[in-house]
Amino acid sequence: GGGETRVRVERMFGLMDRFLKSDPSSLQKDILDHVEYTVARSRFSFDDFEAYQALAHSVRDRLIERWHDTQIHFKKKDPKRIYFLSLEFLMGRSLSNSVINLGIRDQYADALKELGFEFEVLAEQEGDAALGNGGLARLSACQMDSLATMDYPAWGYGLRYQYGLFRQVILDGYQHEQPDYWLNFGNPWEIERVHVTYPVKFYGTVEDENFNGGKRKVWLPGEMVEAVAYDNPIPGHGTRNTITLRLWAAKPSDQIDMESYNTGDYINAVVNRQRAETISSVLYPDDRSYQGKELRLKQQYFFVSASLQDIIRRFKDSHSNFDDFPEKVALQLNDTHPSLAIAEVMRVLVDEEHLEWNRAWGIVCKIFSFTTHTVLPEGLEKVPVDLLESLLPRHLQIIYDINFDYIEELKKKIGLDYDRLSRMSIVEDGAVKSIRMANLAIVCSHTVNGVSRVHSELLKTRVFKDFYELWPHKFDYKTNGVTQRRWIVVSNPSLSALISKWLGTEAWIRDVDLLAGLQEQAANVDLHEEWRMVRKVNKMRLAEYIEAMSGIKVSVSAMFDVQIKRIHEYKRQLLNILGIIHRYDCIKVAYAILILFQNMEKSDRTKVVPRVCIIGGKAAPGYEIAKKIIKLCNAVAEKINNDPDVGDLLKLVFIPDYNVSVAELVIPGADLSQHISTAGHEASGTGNMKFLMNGCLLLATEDGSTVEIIEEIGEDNMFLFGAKMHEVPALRVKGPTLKVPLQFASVVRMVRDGYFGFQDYFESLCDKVEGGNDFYLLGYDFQSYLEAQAAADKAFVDQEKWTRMSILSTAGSGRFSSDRTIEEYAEKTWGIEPCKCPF
Ligand code: H53
Repeated sequence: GGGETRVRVERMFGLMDRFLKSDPSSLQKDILDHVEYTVARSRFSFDDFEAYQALAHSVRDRLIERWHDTQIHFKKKDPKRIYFLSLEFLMGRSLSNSVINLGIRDQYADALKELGFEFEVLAEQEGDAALGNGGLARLSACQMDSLATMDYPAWGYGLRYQYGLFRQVILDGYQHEQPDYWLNFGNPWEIERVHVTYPVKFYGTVEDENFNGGKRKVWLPGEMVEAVAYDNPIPGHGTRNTITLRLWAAKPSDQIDMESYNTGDYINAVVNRQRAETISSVLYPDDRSYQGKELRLKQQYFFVSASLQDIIRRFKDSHSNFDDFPEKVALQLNDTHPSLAIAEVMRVLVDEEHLEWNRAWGIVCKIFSFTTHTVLPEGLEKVPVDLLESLLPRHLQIIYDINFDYIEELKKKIGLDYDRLSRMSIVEDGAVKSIRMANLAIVCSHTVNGVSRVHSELLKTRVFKDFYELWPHKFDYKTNGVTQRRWIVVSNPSLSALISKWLGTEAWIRDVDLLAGLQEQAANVDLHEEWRMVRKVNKMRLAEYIEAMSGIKVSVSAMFDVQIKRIHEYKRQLLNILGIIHRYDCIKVAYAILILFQNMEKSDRTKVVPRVCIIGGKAAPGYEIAKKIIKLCNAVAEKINNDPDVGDLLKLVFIPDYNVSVAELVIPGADLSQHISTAGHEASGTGNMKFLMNGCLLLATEDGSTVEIIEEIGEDNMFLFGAKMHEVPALRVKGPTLKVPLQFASVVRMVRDGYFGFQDYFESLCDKVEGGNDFYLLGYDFQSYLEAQAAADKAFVDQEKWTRMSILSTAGSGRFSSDRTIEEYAEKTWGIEPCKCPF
């Protein structure tokens, strides 16, 4: 009876300390217990990696407590929830981030010290979780941190790939890809939920069935796999709230196909079942290029179907009327990748919950919001109809039905303008009939967000012009942001301490606008001295890494000039490399003059500002030109770094296998960073924000979010160059007749003539920027690029000026926190409110 239960509950409470304690000896005991019982090593003999594992498990225990409390609290309050659907999350490492957000980093560091370990050393043992490609995926990770910190009732949903983004290995200067089997050594940051599973169906046929005197559609699937949930707790900073990133793994279905077993081929039946796991096995490594691959479509539907079953199950736990669904659920589509969710919600509501079509459609129109991350129309996903028809026959019908109703409505509004109707249709008739996923997402979402102001302008005036004219109210933008917790507090602890000291508070960690308080101190000589000290220590750390990794010794008094991001023609790493070749050439000429005249004065050599140029990034495995850019970088580096005439005046380093944890090391040590995309091509960019926060000056074009950075810190505090966005289309038309500076022709000549070797291999690369083919306007922008570089050199010589600009960069970075982005989404797009877990 009730009495018995009470006794049992009291007994259970009596047995557990209310919460795990975080004083040094409790932490030590917990870590050692995990060494012994979880890692199963003797506490008298374990190495750094095992110590890291034990440490991670003790942190995980503390995360789980808060996570349970948060989930119970959400359940009790039943607020409207935001579900963030994304095929990619680039989380990087979790240890430091977790203990900092939990507020127990120093306790852990002290506890470990007494045991003879250093926290930083153990933190280095952790591998990166790289379940994403680039900016889009890291943005999702930053936004999860903000959602947790700001107490929003949020869930992230994605795929648990067994192989994350490939590891980049450089051999003879060429990129090679190796699989990233990241789960090899276990993953303490996830919790496997063997009982949270859903069946996901594919293929088969659709039949008509009699129902209530009418007909209805029934999908008879041909294949079924199981989705198993893996929960990754995401702790907020300075709050108990800890939210869930739920990633799905594919497993063979529980329902056994008796037929194949009965035929006696037991071994083959088991082997075939195992194939189900391939669905979540590997992340597609192409940043933004879409190919109609069946496996990719399967991944998309697999994660969408499992997530929606989970979301609908949670809704039904406490609601019975689907008309209330929009009051409780907001679904965010991160790019078009999850947009099958639209058809899936319709299918579930109509086919399974038996809602009438129009009623279901009314619900769908209220729950979805869509964010697009590209400006290139060719970057938009198109799914071949044949493919969809075989994999998801019922979904194709639903998309056709949605399109039919929508086109009928459209005709009433715009008349029979067939060109426009066909442009706006969800279905594209062409050589390959296909579904335009972006059109589907726009038609069915209540809001379409861009990722920066200029991006949104381009969407409205070019890419989605037709839609904007029809539904201006749907279009908005939320400029991207990054989390200062990871990008300052975790990755740059000395700068973090310095900022807190000078602001007299740590409150900026949750309220980043407070950084503006540094502006008043931008001329303070004491701050200058401490600021330079911190920057120097970070540069030393980076220099050590460079030497360990490449054997190249670099001087920390040189300017560290960095460009790290995915390799892409529009991002113009080639412009950077050609600029470096030009610099090299100038140094050589100055050296020749010095030798010739034996006169230091006449040579410009003393005026050269020493530079360490650092480039890093991965090329999509099938992207030939991007791979050639990497090879060119390494070939040029080989030449320059071994040229005794150059010495410390110029070094070029290609950092292999760029990822989140490498970024955490490189960004704090950079003096100058480059964001030099052809204007009108970078939807936002988020690397620029990370550098800005860390007091690194930007050399940039007026593209994406840089335009908004200029508004915050002023153009005097950065080095801008290049054609403006509105000039680019006309410049392209002029193409072949454009005048290209002599210096440009001469550096390209050097590459063509084999000055850096590999003449034949680089030919096609040179062809891409000469002879009227220079689509990304490298030649046109070269002169102003060199001028911006010269201005950076000049400013660097004046260290006082440089330091002031650096402080003002950090001080002006507040607007680029993902906290601000998320608050805008919450208020304007999702209509959700914080739901803070007490105590
Ligand atoms: O998304 C970032 C932007 C960036 C944009 C990037 C992106 C991807 O990483 C992948 C595909 C895609 O279409 C766009 O290139 O400008 O900052 C986050 O919004």
